[in-house]
Amino acid sequence: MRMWWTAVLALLADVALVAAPSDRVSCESLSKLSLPNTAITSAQVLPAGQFTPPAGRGPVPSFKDVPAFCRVQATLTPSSDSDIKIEVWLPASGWNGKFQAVGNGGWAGTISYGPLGAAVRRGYAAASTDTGHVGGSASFALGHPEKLTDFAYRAVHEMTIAAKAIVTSFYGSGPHYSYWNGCSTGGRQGLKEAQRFPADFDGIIAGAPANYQMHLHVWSIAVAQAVHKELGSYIPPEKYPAIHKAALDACDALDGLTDGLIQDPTRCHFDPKAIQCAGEDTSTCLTRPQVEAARKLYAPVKNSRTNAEIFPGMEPGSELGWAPLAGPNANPVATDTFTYLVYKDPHWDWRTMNPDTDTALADKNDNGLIDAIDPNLQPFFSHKGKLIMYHGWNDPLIAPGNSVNYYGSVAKKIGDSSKTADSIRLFMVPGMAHCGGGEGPNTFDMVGALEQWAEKGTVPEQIIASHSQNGTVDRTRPLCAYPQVASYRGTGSIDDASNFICAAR
Ligand SMILES: [Ca+2]
Repeated sequence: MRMWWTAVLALLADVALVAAPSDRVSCESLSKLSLPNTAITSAQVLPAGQFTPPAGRGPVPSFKDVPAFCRVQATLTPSSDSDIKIEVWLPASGWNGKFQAVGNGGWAGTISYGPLGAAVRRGYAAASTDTGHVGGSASFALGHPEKLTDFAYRAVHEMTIAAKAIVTSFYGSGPHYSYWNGCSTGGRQGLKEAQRFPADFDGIIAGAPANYQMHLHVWSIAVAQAVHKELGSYIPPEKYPAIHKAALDACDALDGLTDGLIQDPTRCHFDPKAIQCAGEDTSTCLTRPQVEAARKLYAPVKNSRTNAEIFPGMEPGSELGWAPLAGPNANPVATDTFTYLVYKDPHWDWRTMNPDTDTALADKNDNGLIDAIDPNLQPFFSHKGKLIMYHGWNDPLIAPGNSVNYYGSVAKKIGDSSKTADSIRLFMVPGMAHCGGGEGPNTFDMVGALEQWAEKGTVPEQIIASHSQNGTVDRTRPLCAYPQVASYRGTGSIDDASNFICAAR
């Protein structure tokens, strides 16, 4: 109760933004709300713990501890071919006065129910969209350019406009802070918002962004081509642990601490030739063609004529997660870009991709529609917008160097990192895979860090991350604002964050 009153008093301090309770409307009456290009199809209160997500892709998170909320479902039609589903979840009580939009993964095509529940648990009014199509393939885009625009950026922007209007109607006042929270495609969506609609959000969390999607997918397919170059070049996944161990043997100690993590993989120059089979081919060594394939995976993909980098490579440490890109087939999320967007040919064969010519073709075809690489974030920063980026150094789906590159491009565009330090921070996460998982501390509260930054002016210099095994935390470690890295003080447990400082590498 006391916490509730504290929250109310905090809201009252924000004078004009607080509306009288009489301005509120019931949840059900939101179905009669009239908004441009918007049909509200359902508005109903769900009691605490009663939400059940529709059967679909992926694991189903638990909603048992999600408090009661008003669930609004709507269809947005900014174009005649649009069919954008959105959901807006409004806490029935204890609203924190803020709005959080959550992002998608891959080709989207589904509402992000888990992140919606997480946002409502924290008191946020929250929104998610399927981006205008159903299902995780890009086949929707064939013959539907307007739907592709919806996926690229329009669904998220229109959802944000509609959701803020719905929030305002329900509570009698609009959100006093609005945040974006997404990873992978969600990271791309967040950067697109910062670049294209700088007034939509006060703060954006962009994890492992797929923001250079054309180049990312050239690289993804190049990884598959490297391991399928010849019969003997394929690396069976049962060999990944041996490569991983060899990479750690070569580089774990480089950061001064043998802890199973490579703090800064860019300093690691591991050559998989170190475990080339001397005799018989076993699961703990690589044949000569496999050594060549592994070398290609660690290297950036380049234009063979100009030597220009198209996309960075895998980092040493990522080996355990190579299967999705280096498996028996190229990753369908990547090949869909060429099959349905670039060549518009369902029979396109990924083995025919030529990085030199197909990168140029993909760039020309996209023309900045999906790609979100504009380094000019000045309009967003001028709105006092705060951007937190993060990326796992062991990410095997989106090479982490891409985030370093984008972060660097923003600093270069705006001047130098001293001019961007109050607006953008990048956290590289040692040992973390794609958006989570991995052997490193991979659980952290980016939303909390963003709240402190946007609302209190506390710049996130470090964010504490934890790693758990079987539900028990076995290590904590600070994540440091790039280019700093966590440095051991020299005494105390290496599994306790308090024994580390953030320091220049
Ligand atoms: Ca280490």
